[in-house]
Amino acid sequence: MSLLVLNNNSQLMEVTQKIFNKQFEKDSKLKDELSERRKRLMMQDIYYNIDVLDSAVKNDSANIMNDYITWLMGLLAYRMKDLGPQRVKEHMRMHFEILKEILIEVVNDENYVKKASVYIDNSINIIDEFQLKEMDFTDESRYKEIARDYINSLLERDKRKSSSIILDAVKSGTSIEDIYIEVFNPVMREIGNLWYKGEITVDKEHYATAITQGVMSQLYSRIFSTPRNDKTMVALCVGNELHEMGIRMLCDLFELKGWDTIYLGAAVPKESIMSTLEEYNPQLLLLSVTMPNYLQDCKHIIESIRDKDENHKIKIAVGGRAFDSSQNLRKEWNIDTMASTFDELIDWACKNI
Ligand code: B12
Repeated sequence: MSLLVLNNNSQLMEVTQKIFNKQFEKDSKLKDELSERRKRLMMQDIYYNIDVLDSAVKNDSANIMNDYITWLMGLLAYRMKDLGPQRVKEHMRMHFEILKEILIEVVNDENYVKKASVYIDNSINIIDEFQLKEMDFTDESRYKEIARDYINSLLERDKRKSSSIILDAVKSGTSIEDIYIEVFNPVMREIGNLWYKGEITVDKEHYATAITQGVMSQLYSRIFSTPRNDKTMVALCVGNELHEMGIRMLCDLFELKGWDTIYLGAAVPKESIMSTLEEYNPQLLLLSVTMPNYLQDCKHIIESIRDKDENHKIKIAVGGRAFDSSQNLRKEWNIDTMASTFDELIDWACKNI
């Protein structure tokens, strides 16, 4: 987690509490509108808003904040329908005005405050203009029928059916690559959309992830049977990033291409990353970030690796949802590539490793 230009986590908590209290002082209707649960969520959101703003400022990316606010407004519009869209906008506008006042008061780095203020003003514009766009299941997949059957089986909590839909598709000739990219990927995105709209609870999201990972394991005998190419890759998520399914999928697809992959999963501490790299000496390291507030952790890890790896023996690739809004980092970070799809990454790896 990043710590703003504040010195430590307790200071960040203090600022969060200050903003929370001030909003209740200024807006007398709030205490009757928000249940205890919503108050707790509001505290978490304030903390998270500061954290994402901090990441946007440090990574010099207005897009990080703009994308986040658009996402947050949609979430609140779905989750606080009872208050109505205008009232949600009032809450959020006031929240960002208070955040700006307090940042000016507590942060003594002039450049930081200047940039953060611009990003906050952008956020207020987005809030004022926001209109909810309804989302439908994206039917982009070439395998939409399998994708639909699969998501329905997940939502019905029928794990046997989930497994047989995929295993049958593979038996009848659908490639594992297509299953991963054209079925699992859009289905997991849709699971995320359903959670976002409040149509499923987080336990269903966890369940869909667990079942999908179980089905992926059932494909291992095929995945591991391709000839090896003597290339090694390590893949992981940094910070407190829990979204590890994307890199797990990439590891499996690289295994299919003959690579030996060492998949370390979510939230790997820096010391473990360094010792793994020393032990396995991989040609390629994949770092995945989904939540923008972990971008700084990723940057620091890259810097530590480059400090030790003077001859640039390890190639570093970064990717994941957080980079969609921070393409500028492609030039600014000491990385070898930034990719958003498996095809892009494997093409690059074939040419460069
Ligand atoms: C499953 C899931 C979870 C699971 C993760 C479990 C796991 N074992 O991975 C759990 C329940 C833990 C979780 C938690 C949270 N999640 Co969540 N989650 C998802 C969900 C539904 C699917 C993620 C996924 O697996 N997608 C499929 C994979 C294949 O896609 P991918 O990760 O993007 O990876 C692809 C590319 O990005 C790329 N790629 C990825 N990494 C790399 C690395 C390199 C080097 C390269 C080249 C490419 C690359 O290749 C992959 C294949 O194409 C998404 C919805 C979505 N739109 O993705 C939400 C989503 C990402 N989550 C979200 C949120 C908000 C959260 C939580 C804050 C709240 C919550 N829902 O509980 C917490 C935060 C936890 C944390 N600290 O990280 C939001 C993020 C919004 C935002 N502002 O960015 C999303 C988008 C849901 C939504 N629609 O609002 N989540």
